[in-house]
Amino acid sequence: MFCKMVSGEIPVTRLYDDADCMAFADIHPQAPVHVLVIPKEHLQSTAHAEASHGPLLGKLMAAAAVVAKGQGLSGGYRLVVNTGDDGGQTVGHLHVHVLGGRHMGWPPG
Ligand code: DGP
Repeated sequence: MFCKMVSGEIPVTRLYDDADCMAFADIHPQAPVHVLVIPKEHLQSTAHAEASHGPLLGKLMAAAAVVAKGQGLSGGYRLVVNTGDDGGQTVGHLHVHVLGGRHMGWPPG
């Protein structure tokens, strides 16, 4: 479904956009800042990543850091990548959650 954000079929405000990745606000925010960073290439999850995806995974993390900085999260933030059913993944297109604007508890639920 996130492929439709990439293609523009579902319009979203892009908070970050480059050749490989884009970011937009989560529809169900779990923190004052909650942004999703996705690869434009369809990759279902980290469990589906091959060694050749290494550079793309690195770009996602770097993009997430740019997003966090752009959102003013100078006090810190949390990056989350849910993977598969037990990981709580509900959308089958790899995404990095950028969560911030409040203190994050540990352990996560
Ligand atoms: P996960 O549980 O890790 O697969 O997270 C999926 C997230 O995607 C969840 O926090 C809600 C968000 N989401 C689902 N559908 C949409 C959508 O259509 N638009 C936006 N902006 N976010 C969505």
